[in-house]
Amino acid sequence: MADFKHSVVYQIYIKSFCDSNGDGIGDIRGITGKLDYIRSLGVDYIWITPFFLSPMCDNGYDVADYRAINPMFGTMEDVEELIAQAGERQIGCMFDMVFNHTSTEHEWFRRALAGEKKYQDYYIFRDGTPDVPPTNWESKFGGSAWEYVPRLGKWYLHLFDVGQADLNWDNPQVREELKDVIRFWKSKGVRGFRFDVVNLISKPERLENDETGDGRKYYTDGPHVHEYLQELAADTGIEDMVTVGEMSSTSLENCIRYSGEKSGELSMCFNFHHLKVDYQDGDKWTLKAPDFQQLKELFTRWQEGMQAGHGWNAMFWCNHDQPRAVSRFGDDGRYWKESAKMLATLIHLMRGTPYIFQGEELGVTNAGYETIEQYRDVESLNYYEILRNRGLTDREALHVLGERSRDMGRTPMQWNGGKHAGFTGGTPWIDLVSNYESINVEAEEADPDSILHYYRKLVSLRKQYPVIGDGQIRFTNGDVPMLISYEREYQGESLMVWCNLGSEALVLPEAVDVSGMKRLIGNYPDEEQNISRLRPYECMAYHKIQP
Ligand code: TEU
Ligand code: CA
Repeated sequence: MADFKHSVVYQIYIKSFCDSNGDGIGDIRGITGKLDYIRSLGVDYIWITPFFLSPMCDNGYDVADYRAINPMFGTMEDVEELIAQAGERQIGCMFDMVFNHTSTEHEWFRRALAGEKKYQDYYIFRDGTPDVPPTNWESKFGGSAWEYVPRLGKWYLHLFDVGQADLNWDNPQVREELKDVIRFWKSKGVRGFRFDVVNLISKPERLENDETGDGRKYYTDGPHVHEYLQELAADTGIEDMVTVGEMSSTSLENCIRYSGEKSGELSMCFNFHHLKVDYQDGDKWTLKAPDFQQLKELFTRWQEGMQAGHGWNAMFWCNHDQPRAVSRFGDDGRYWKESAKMLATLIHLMRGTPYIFQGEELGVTNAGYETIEQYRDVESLNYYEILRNRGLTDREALHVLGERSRDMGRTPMQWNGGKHAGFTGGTPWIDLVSNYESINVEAEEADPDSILHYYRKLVSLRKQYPVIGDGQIRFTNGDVPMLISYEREYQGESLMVWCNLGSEALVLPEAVDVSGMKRLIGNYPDEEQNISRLRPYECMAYHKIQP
């Protein structure tokens, strides 16, 4: 297995990272041109979101050909050059494999539509009449999860957009096709993979109505999912690579089985439970302030549980599907810098592999869009309509999108304070965040106290102190409401971490004498011998080697 415990991954949302040819869309050469910046962060891998041939109804998560490059992003030569240039800088490339579904423009699906039985078995088709879908399951993007094809007299399943047809993993031919895709990219020198919604691939044999929900209980961590992942890993040799599965609505028990050195499935898992603490009764589209008590309980349960079961988590706050963490869990006004650094510290020093999403290392905030015309994401546009139909005014619906839209994480990377933040010489495909004049790479390079330099320091600590990658974790916060604190231990080394999640100062359960310890990092300047209280959003970490 690759050394994923001492690694940090940087996530690139290609469409918004860097545009090399002025068409307003980020591309492969744009990434290659920024490899020195990425190297300067100290990260080991880059995960690049899909750039394969696609009609782009879900920004590339609707793949029409797993082996062809979308001309919008570049060519195969560009990709090979990127892999080579990254390799020279000790950066491994992780590609994004969207294997739960294909685009309906994929050749397999087109042949299925043309009536070829063989390819109909690649997908989940059910006979029926146009008025009654096979089940009442809902698409994750709103509406029914089934689409009727009149010509065939059949429905097909799409857990996401109607342009994303779910594959039938029970068909061994489908599994062989997908293994071949892995082998293809592996032979090009790719060093890892991220598997999109991979815990949804195994559907039950008999599909039935869900009387209590949207259908997810039937296909989440489905009947054969572990078997299929083991087979995929064993037959493609990805056990030696860094692999991460994106797990939708999963459970701790399943993540223990999916991940870790001996799982035979994946290196690690993303789960989203901690990113639902501001959902009202599970509904992302009804606003609620984050429940920090629940957040603490979730971190404690997952950290301790994964440790006990020898599983391994990917640690993250941000990705291309999430609003910006500093706006969501921190304070993007008065305590912008402090809260961004605290949030980073909290997850980088826990047990797991940290992921940094482009712009997070700068403290990029939510976009503050004011009109629906500024939005691009299919999910946001669908939900704008749904919210209006629920009776919200235009202003109210826009307010919800401003907090919850996936586009909040998809704004162009802020390279400098110049035109379009240096992202493109043309017109960006999506509007920038207006604060790019002050929040950008160039400005933060120049400020020794910047969020950017703080992230570099955090990443470098993992390389210097084995306890960060290998240590056992134990929480020490007791029941102080806004405090998360923990201790890590490894072969006589110990690390103590304190984080104040809120804007009020707080008092620790008991004062800690740190005079014999080394201060590794913190987001306020001074150092004390006795730690007894934390200032707003304060965080710090101390290290000790036992005599
Ligand atoms: O996302 C899966 C997914 O269901 C969530 O991340 C969801 O988008 C989020 O909870 C917001 O409601 C993955 C990809 O990351 C995403 O970009 C794709 O749209 C989706 O799969 C379909 O491929
Ligand atoms: Ca471009």
